[in-house]
Formats: sequence, C-alpha cells, structure tokens
Amino acid sequence: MHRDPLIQIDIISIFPQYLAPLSLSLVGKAQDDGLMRIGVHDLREAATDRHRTVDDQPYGGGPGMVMTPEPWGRTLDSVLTEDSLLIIPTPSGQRFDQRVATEWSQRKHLVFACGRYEGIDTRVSDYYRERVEVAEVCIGDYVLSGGESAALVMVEAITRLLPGVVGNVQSIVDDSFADGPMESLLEGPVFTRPANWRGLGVPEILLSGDHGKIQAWRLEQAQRRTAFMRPDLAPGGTPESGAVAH
Ligand code: 6GU
Repeated sequence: MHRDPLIQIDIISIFPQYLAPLSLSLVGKAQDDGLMRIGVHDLREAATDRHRTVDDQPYGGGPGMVMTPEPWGRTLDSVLTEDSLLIIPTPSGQRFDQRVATEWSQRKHLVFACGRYEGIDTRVSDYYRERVEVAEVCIGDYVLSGGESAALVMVEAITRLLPGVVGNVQSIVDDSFADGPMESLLEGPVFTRPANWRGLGVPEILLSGDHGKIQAWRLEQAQRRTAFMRPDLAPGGTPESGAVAH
C-alpha cells in the first residue's frame, strides 16, 4: 500500500539552488521514502520584465532594496491552498523553536517565502493574512542576508519530527528542547568505544550496567550542563544568577 506524503513543503526563492541540500541526508531520505514532498520555486519565473526584476528602492528612502509584491503575488497565488501555512522567514519575526517545529510538523502544507535584500513589501503579508494563516519567524538573534538558510534549518527541524523519519523514537524524546525550551535540559556528555582514547577514559558508571544509576547520573550531568551553558533555561536560573563551571 502506498500512502500520500504526510506533508507538502513549497519553498519560493530567487536562489532555488540554495535549497539543493534538501535532497541529502535525513530530509532527502524522507522524500525518497514518500513521507514528505518538497517543491522549490524560482521567484524570478514570475517576473515579467526583460531583466526579471524582483526588487526596487524603498518608499521613504533609506539603504538597500525591497522585494516587489507582484512576483510574490503571482507565485503565491499558484502555490497556496486553503490548507497552507505561509511562513515568512525574517529577522523581525517571532522566534522559531521546538514547540513551533512540533506544531508545524502536524500541518498538511507549509510554504516558505524566502526574501532577500531588505525584505518583502509589507503588503504581501498583509494581503495573504486575509486569506491563509501567515507566520513571520526568525531563527535567532542575528541577521542573515536571506531566508533560505533559515528555511533549511526549519525544514530539518520539522522533518525529523515526522512519524517514521527518525528510527528511534526515544532519541527524539530525549533531545534537548523536546518539551519546549522552558521545561527541558540540554543533553549531557556521550561516549562510545574505545574505552581509552589518547589516555582519556569513560566515566566508570557508564560501564557498570546499573541502568538506574546511569539514568540518575545522566540527569545530573544534563542539569549541570544546562546551568552552565544556558542559565536562562535552568530551573530558577537566569543569565544574571551567576552559574559557574564545574
Ligand atoms: Cl528567519 N531571516 C533572516 N533574513 N535573518 C534572520 C532570520 C531569518 N532569523 C534570524 N536572522
């Protein structure tokens, strides 16, 4: 029996080749296995002039260029359906996190509109907000020169949450941020063979076979790492609360 893909993802960009890595690794395998379908669309195909122009100077002046609404309108009209979630990656959006990834992994259709330059004419998001759900999201507090790399990040985070994509379900449950950043811990240290590498050993407890003790040790390691690396995530911890290394 052949099932329909769980999720359709369409990505619109003036650099469609930027999305080529989606045919590799976990996301490539998910497509090959029929668990998801990804379409990449070249925005310039919807430009009508000889130079395939997609940008213009900002009204009101200022530096840089703004993406014009017409090519976006034509492309989005052809890609969106009433089930779509339109995602606009932008440094001025709401934060994308594991909770958002989980929600989006349960949707039927995601459409990423990847802007370049100083962004997309604001009327595009205003117009489509009246017609479909729209999410303007950023992936962290830094500025990228386009939404493509952010779309790659988000598609990978979403794909590994689809049923049947990651073999070991427990490895997702144990992940850092699996229950949302507020209630979760970072992952602690991990070891594999050899038992001695360049004079460095493996914590004795991991060789003990006592799974109760191992679990308790891992929890403690995760708590310590979280307090040190991300005091903002640690229970009762804030960046100002002065966690120290051990
Ligand atoms: Cl989603 N887009 C751009 N252009 N810059 C970003 C971002 C997104 N997230 C953080 N910086």
